[in-house]
Order: sequence, then C-alpha cells, then structure tokens
Amino acid sequence: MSLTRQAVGEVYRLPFPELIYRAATVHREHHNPLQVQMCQLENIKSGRCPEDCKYCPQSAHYDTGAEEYGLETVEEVAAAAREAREGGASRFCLGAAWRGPRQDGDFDRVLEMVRTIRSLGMEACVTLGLLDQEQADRLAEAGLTAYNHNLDTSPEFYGNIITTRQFEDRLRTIEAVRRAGITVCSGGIIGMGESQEDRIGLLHALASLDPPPESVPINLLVAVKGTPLEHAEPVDPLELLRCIATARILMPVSRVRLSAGRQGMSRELQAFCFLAGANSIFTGDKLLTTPNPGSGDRELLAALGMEGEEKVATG
Ligand code: SAM
Ligand code: DTB
Ligand code: SF4
Repeated sequence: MSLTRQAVGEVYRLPFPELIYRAATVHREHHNPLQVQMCQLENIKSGRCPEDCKYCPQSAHYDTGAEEYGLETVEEVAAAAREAREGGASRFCLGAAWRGPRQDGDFDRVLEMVRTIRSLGMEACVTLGLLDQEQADRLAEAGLTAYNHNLDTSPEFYGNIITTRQFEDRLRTIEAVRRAGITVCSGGIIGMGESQEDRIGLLHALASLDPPPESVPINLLVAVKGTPLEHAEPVDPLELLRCIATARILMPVSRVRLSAGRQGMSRELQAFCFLAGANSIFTGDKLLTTPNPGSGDRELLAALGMEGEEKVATG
C-alpha cells in the first residue's frame, strides 16, 4: 500500500512526546542507539557551478567568496581519506560543484578516486550532480558504495529554490543510481523559508522512493552571505527534531544523517537529534565550503557515552 502525504503529516504532527518515543523505539529495533556513523566530506572541485541553487555558496550566480579550484588529484584525495580514517571516519564522501560529470578525463579521475577510497577499506560516496545510466554503471563498477543526490525540498517548493534543473531530473538520477546497484543517499534542507507542509512533502517524497534511500541527510540551511537565502529566518529546532523523528519512523532501516548546520547547534540539541533517531554525522572541521564542529565531536560523543561506528556497513 502506498504511503499518503496525509499519513506522513499525521506522524509529523503527533504530540511531541509521542513522536519522540515512537522514533526512539523504532531506532532501537533496527540500530544500535549508541553508535553514530562518521562520514568525512572532501570538496574535490570547488565553486563556479553553473546551477542556481539558492542555498549554495558554490553557485557561479552569486558572489559568496567561496574558494574556487579545479578537480583535485587522486593523491590529494588519498591523503585526505587516510587522514579521515585515522580520525575515525568509516565513509569518505566526495562532492563536486558540477551540474553533472562530463564523460572526460575528469570523470575517469573520479572513478580512480573511488577505487582508491575502497582500497583503504572505507565506504565511498560521491555527489556529482545529474547522472546518466552509463555514468552510474561505471561508478558501480569502480566499487562506489553510495551516491548522494538530494531531493532538497517538496516538489511544490522546489521551483522557488532551483530553476536550472527540475525535481523530476533528480528522480531520474536516483533511479539510474538504483538500477546500477549503488545505494542511495538522498535527503533535503530545512530552513529555506518552506512551510511545515513542504517539510512533510519532502519526507513523503523520500519515503515513497522504492526502496527508500539507505541514507537520508537532513541539512539545516547554512545561510551564506551572498546567496539569496542569506537572510532566511532560522528554523525552529523543534521542527528539525520533528523532521528527524518522522524520517526515522518512516524509514526505519535507513541511516538518518544530521548533516549541515551542526556548527552553532548546542550539544543538547544534537543529543536530542540522536535520541530522535539520527545515527550519522559529517565529521571534520569543514563540510564543503563552510565550518563543521571538528574535534568537538569526539568530546560530544564521549560525553554522551556514544561512539563512532567502527565497522564498514552498507547504508
Ligand atoms: N553539485 C552536486 C549537486 O548539487 O547535486 C553535488 C554537491 S551539492 C553542494 C550537495 C548538497 O549539499 C545539495 O543538494 C544541498 O542539499 C546541500 N547544500 C548545499 N549548500 C548547502 C547549504 N548552504 N546549507 C545546507 N545544505 C547545503
Ligand atoms: C549533504 O546532504 N550535505 C552535504 C553533502 N550532502 C554533500 C553538503 C553540505 C554543504 C553545506 C554547505 C557547504 O559547506 O558548502
Ligand atoms: Fe552546483 Fe550542487 Fe551547489 Fe547546486 S548545490 S549550485 S548543483 S554545487
């Protein structure tokens, strides 16, 4: 039976204690609640992106001062992955400020980066924009664990945020990734001025993917100066918790990643997110272009009696 948006709304709007209790229960049934997956991001190509995503510091449409550089070398990526592994990360994620990869030497180099990360015993994830089937198949062949491609927001609100690619294009990329046998990492951003109904619509779209994504990143907007969303109203933390708890209930076996926006979030709010079902974070002191808590994470997890996941898992 297909999931209705109304049913998602009913979960999302449960009385708060009921929502959190249900999410924590589902979490314990399917995961070790003491463990958090640690993923490390590497921006392998920065800035000058032709797309107009209104949240993004790397879009060439806005003047944000974000760093600009061309594709990194395989050696640079290998060194960064080794360092991340020493820091406790089990997954290494490569991001490129591209509309999508071209079939040229750059794409071959990314395939080599994937092989290198896998040879270090880490999971490899990449986020390169729109993909066709052939590209997805080649990434699978190189041993890619996961492909990140976010739906970002509800289908209705989407056009307010991005005009250079459609919501349906994203679904097509996710389908190609699925068909290639790569696990799907897909989530969205909250705090872009969307309504609660849009957040419910995003969760509905994600949970309706068949099967749902193995990883679901929930990003809190990092409002960057120079982007059109620079002055976006900060989102109520209770809404973030409702999103995480609803994602956990709707997608019980998926990893729910507390993604961008942890810098400046209190330790208490992050702890509450883990109770609500989040079980993955980005480690390190930088996301793609913006700051991340870095070494503070070790202290936070220790204070909570929690730990980074050691084993290399599949989701
Ligand atoms: N260019 C590729 C693409 O857009 O598919 C991959 C990189 S892109 C930076 C990956 C994701 O990062 C976006 O889909 C968006 O969800 C997230 N993101 C980008 N800027 C953000 C910001 N300022 N705050 C929160 N999340 C952000
Ligand atoms: C995802 O959902 N969030 C990450 C990752 N996937 C690629 C990116 C967050 C970017 C935040 C803004 C920046 O640092 O540029
Ligand atoms: Fe480019 Fe990705 Fe940023 Fe959009 S989110 S502007 S596609 S780097």
